[in-house]
Amino acid sequence: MSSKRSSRRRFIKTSAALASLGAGMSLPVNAQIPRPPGYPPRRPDEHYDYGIRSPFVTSKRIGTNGQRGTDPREGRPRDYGFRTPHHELFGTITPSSLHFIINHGYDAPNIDPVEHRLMIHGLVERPVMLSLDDLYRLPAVSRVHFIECSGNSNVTGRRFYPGWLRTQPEATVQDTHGLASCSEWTGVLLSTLLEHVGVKKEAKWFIAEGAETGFHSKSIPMWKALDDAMVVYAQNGEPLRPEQGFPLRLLTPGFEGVNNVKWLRRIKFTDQPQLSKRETSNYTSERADGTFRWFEFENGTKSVITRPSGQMKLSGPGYHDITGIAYSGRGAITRVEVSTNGGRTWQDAEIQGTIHSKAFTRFRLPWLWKGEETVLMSRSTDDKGDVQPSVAEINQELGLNLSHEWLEAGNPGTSHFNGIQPWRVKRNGEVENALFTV
Ligand SMILES: Nc1nc2c(c(=O)[nH]1)N[C@H]1C(S)=C(S)[C@@H](COP(=O)(O)O)O[C@H]1N2
Ligand SMILES: [Mo]
Repeated sequence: MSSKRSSRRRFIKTSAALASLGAGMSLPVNAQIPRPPGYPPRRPDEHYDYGIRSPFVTSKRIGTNGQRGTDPREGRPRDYGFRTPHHELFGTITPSSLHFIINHGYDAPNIDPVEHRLMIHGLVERPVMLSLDDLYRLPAVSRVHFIECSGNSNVTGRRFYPGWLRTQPEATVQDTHGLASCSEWTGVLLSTLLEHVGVKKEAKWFIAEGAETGFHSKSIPMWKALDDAMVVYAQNGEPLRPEQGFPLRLLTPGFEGVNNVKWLRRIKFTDQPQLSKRETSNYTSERADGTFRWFEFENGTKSVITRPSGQMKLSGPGYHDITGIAYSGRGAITRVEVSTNGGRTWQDAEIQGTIHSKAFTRFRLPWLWKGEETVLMSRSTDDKGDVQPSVAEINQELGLNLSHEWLEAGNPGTSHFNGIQPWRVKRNGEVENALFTV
């Protein structure tokens, strides 16, 4: 469709919805605008050195309470995973301060960037030790990409987690989808570095290793190194945050979070994978027959409505803008459909802003809520033709029977879950998680 036609269609849709504003929303004609606040107190100098947000803005990451994870220093359970508050965000770039965090039990190390080195070795002609300055001298690329942990939206039973957030009616979009975030990343393509080191043709894999106490490491197939993997030193225009891997991280666009090794200090080219803990016993999917799938890499296409979403309350019937994010680990989003009647009919949502491959894409749909109970959901499609599956389709593919009862009974659940997310809007305007109950 030409952009002219689509913007015309958008205009018609929006103006039809706005025409009802009179009925749905009251805009008082004689209202007084509030007086400007008085002469402000002088702010501390640090706020001019490095800006901070208004004290009225309070969105924050939340930990994943009730999930496993033991502090290696204190031997006691701790929050595992800090989630992005999608319901309070706009557009497609996650503020760096609110990017989700998964560290396997360790705090971010304090690395001096001047001392830090990246070693590239193994099946290469010329092994190297690179400093940050060496990397700054090489051709840089800046790209917008999401990262998503394969544990995001996981539908996991009592067997693994004492409290499962995903399935309960009170879950917010931060609980269900908070382990995904999107940034503009800057660094050097791994393929550029390969020209310098001369990789041997026997190389089929590379192993990336982090510098924290636990030395997180991961095997990644060679084709990703030749395609779009990057060694990244900046996020949203400034050096990486410690929690995101300062001073260096690997970025494997569209691959499950675990591959994006933070505090990157070593890349070794090999002819086989290493079979480390986090590619055998962790981050693998259990099948119905009790065996596990290894080496899944790309995140499937996924979308979620972020407003209105779980625990929000609609102020009243009438016009509301439905908005959310869509993404795919395989390419660009080409279509997002929204249903406002529990999946009986679907409408094409408008894509807002620029579409980047393997990146958050914002969608919106104008909606006239008549005050009845209903269920909202979204469904994304990417440029490989993949369509976000329903829970029934996921069950069929994995041979599962996901439901509250099935999970309570201790049956396998699944991570890598990209099913359609339903939100129930109740007659009083309250919104709740409707997974497994539509
Ligand atoms: N060095 C190191 N890299 C790591 C991890 C880690 O614990 N240590 N966690 C991985 C996992 S499982 C995920 S989902 C992503 C999360 O990236 P983020 O914390 O920047 O959001 O980092 C990956 N890279
Ligand atoms: Mo992860």
